[in-house]
Amino acid sequence: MRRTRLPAGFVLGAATAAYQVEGAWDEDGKGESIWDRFAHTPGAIADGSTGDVACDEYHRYPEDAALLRELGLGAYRFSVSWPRIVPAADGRVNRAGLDHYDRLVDELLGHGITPYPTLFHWDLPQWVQDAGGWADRSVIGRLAAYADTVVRVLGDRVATWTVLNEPQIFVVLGYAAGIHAPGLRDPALALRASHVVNLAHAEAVRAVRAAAPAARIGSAFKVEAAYPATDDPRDGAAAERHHALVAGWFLDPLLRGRYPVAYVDQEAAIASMDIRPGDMEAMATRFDFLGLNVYSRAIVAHDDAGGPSAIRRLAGPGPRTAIGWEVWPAALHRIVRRIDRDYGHPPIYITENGCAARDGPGPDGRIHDADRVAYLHGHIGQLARAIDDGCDVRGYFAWSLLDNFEWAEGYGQRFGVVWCGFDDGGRRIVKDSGWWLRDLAASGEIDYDDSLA
Ligand code: IFM
Repeated sequence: MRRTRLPAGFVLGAATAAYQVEGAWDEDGKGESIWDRFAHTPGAIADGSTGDVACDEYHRYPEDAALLRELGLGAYRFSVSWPRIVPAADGRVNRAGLDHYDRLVDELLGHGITPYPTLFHWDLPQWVQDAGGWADRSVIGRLAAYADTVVRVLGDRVATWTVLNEPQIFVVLGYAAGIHAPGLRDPALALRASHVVNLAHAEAVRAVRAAAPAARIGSAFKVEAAYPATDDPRDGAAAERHHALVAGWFLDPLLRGRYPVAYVDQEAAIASMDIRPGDMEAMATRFDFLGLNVYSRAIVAHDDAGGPSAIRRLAGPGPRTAIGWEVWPAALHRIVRRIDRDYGHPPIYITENGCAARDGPGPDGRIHDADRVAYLHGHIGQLARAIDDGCDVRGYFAWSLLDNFEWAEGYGQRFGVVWCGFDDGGRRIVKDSGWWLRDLAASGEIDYDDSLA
């Protein structure tokens, strides 16, 4: 084991997203989002719940800002709800929605906590979906206009903007797998939507840069290190296709001017995407940082029956979190090294990392989430290892500050370092993992195993 110190200025924070924590789903002029519509559809959410109330952060944000300070966390990554700001198809701006984020940002700053807003974390306005959602090019200008509105209001106090959260997830789970809003099961549509998302992403980055030229702009990408199942070169190639599907598809067109090879018949895939003259040029983007959302890894084998990418995922030997994801901390080190290498040594933030557990208060009223403490220790340790290897990592955000609405899983999967009593008036209790983060923030020191692969 090696003991090391996180770099001076390293940002240690926690993250949430609007639909998962805010509640107040129809208050103060907010419009309906695709997640309101989806969660209100019987059978869509595992426990039949909705985000109507969630953690009630819309009203309790002063308490949550105070909690962040108590935990010694210097930054809060939250998201802005697009349908709160632009509730209807007429494009009118809802001042009451903006006022909420105005107050939230001021509250955070008052506690010495740096705001890290994300502009889009999956709660697309229903009116945008009704016009075709991410599969229709009208979303490009709409996202840019919304981004411009928010950045012009908060930009005097916000220095760092995250534009999109995990485009791969909202496209694949929402348009192909049907398990996230808007619940579509149309892989061909998802492929076309992925291209529109990339165009909209680039345009939104331009809008944010125009509205706040001095700001640092990035996005949060889902990434997971892909481990070939065997030494067979075909498994190695399958692992590369998996990485291309998850990460490269949403990074490479913006940063390298091309789509990576993610399909066995790549030409057929590209031909179905409605790529028009000028699109590849329009997608060229400059990010000031890359946000990486890291939870687990993928073990991948070649499989001719494995769909258009011919891949099959295998279960690994590591322990599993409550949601079933393998715990493999070295995967974080591996993926950070890879992104550092492939994209020219960019500044990196881990914009999400954490684990689900079914924890709750014990007889002493406290929450002894030893598994989560071990998870955070292992992963932040491997991040420190990547920093010691020379990667330019600027910060880490634990997912999540609070137990919250875990999308299709509802409230059954608790990711928070702070417990939220959904049947107990929304009471917050800091878990052992929250106190462990406080100690890390105070010492700045962590150890890691540099023999892990
Ligand atoms: O809760 C989600 C978050 O909204 C996006 N990234 C993964 C988390 C855990 O599933």
